[in-house]
Amino acid sequence: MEAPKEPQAEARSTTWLVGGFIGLLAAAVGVAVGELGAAVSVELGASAPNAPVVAVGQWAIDLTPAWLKEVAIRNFGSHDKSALLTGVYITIAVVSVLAGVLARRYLAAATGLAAAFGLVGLIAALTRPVVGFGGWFPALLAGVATVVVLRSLTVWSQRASVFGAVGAVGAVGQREPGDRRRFLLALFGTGAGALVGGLGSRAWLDSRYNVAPARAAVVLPEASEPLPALPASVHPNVPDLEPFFTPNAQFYRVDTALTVPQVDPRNWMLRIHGLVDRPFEVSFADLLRMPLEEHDLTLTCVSNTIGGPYCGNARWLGAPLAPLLRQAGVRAGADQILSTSFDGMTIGTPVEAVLDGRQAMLAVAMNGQTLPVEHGFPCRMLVPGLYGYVSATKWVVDLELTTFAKDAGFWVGEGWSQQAPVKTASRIDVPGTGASLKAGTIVVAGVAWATHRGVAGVEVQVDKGPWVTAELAASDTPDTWRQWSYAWPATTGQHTLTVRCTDGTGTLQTPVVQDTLPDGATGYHSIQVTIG
Ligand SMILES: Nc1nc2c(c(=O)[nH]1)N[C@H]1C(S)=C(S)[C@@H](COP(=O)(O)O)O[C@H]1N2
Ligand SMILES: [Mo]
Repeated sequence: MEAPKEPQAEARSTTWLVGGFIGLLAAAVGVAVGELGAAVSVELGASAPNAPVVAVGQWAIDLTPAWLKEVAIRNFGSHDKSALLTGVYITIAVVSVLAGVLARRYLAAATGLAAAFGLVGLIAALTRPVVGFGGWFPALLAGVATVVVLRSLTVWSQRASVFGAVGAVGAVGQREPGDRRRFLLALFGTGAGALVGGLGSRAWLDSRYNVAPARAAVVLPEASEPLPALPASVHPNVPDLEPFFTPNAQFYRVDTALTVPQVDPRNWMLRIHGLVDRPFEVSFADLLRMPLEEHDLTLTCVSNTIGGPYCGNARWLGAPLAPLLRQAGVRAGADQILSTSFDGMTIGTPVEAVLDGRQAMLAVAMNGQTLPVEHGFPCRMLVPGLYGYVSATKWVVDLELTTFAKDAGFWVGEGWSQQAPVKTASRIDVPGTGASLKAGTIVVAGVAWATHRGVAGVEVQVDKGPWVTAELAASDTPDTWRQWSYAWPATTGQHTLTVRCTDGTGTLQTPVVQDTLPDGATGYHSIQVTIG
């Protein structure tokens, strides 16, 4: 038989456990009520939901220094956002357990801790571009609910008859088993309520804040001069080599949006203003009535490392941007278009690049489909030859003509360059690095891009051997990448294959290795293979 525990010791460990649990429950209620508040505010007409957990995560993304964002993009890829949200939830859990335990003895201090945490949520919420009631209401509601639940459950549990609290005021009296049962039922009910309420609100929100139906209803107009289908020769016909046009579902995605902005095309308006003679607004219907153009364009991210995947090629349909700027009448001295997205992203693009004859556009379709929501539906900007962070604003709602001296877009504040033309790059995609293959002829293939300058040549080097010319697939336009292949007579052993290209101006890709910050990586891509 076990010796009976010392009553005080048992009470102490139990009370701490109860405290931690109450803390967790209070936070769960706060999170759930935040979701509910977000759902209610969207129902009442807020432009976007602003649940505090997402707001804190989003705020953290904005505050994260550029190098750390790079680490996140590199290590988590497209999972960096779920990793971030998981981090927010873990932080909430740890702080709430602390608050719950603290509340056993210092209820006022614990209340202060919970309130301070709620305040962080509110401040984060206020940094989001959701204006009015929907901006602050969910976070405020969540903070108040957390404090109320923490306090009332703590006080209730400390009635002597429930958990005979240690150190609590008035912890004397008779314990009645019925009281404890009622309390445990209340805990269970609170937990179940938070879970059902939270998940229910999220589901409600996901069904109401969802532009999929509106997107499906868009009838795309034809381009005024549709582009012909491309000849098969733009692809080297190497199995395993990605298609010339990247399917929308495979197209890389880079943005800071924790939840994909849902922009209803019926409410969408694009404002063109700032240093212009005639500011105006365009609705989505207006945009679709304009003469639309098709353009094949390769889009690349400045965060793409040597040989990295953040590059895709698509056929876009949209309104050319230059005529719209001319209609507005850009004033002398305005050298920057500062575009703003629905989710508050700002991107600065040189006016000169848009007006120099290249096909900058406000795109509404991608590879024959209405622009996917993750790629900026209903409208995004694109400028051939510039990295996405200085040109490719998704969910764009505002174009302000300004100067580089006065204003800067979001990424520039993070340490990226104000001006960023796409650098010449080439990549070996087939075979994959580390492959083991049989001696004989092996087809090596990949892509090369020097957006807006075009690709004039690709060369491959085996180990320290001479550079040999690869076979180029047909070129589409200088604004698109070019695929290439090389029939390599492979001999047994370990080999390193390296690729480089020459752009349309005759300039050879630089071998100098440079990191992505501040204006794009350079250096040659290599792979290692074993030939048996
Ligand atoms: N609203 C918004 N637009 C944005 C971004 C963003 O974070 N938010 N990221 C830019 C960057 S860095 C790139 S590389 C491209 C990527 O476009 P994609 O996701 O369609 O490939 O979008 C650009 N437009
Ligand atoms: Mo990017």
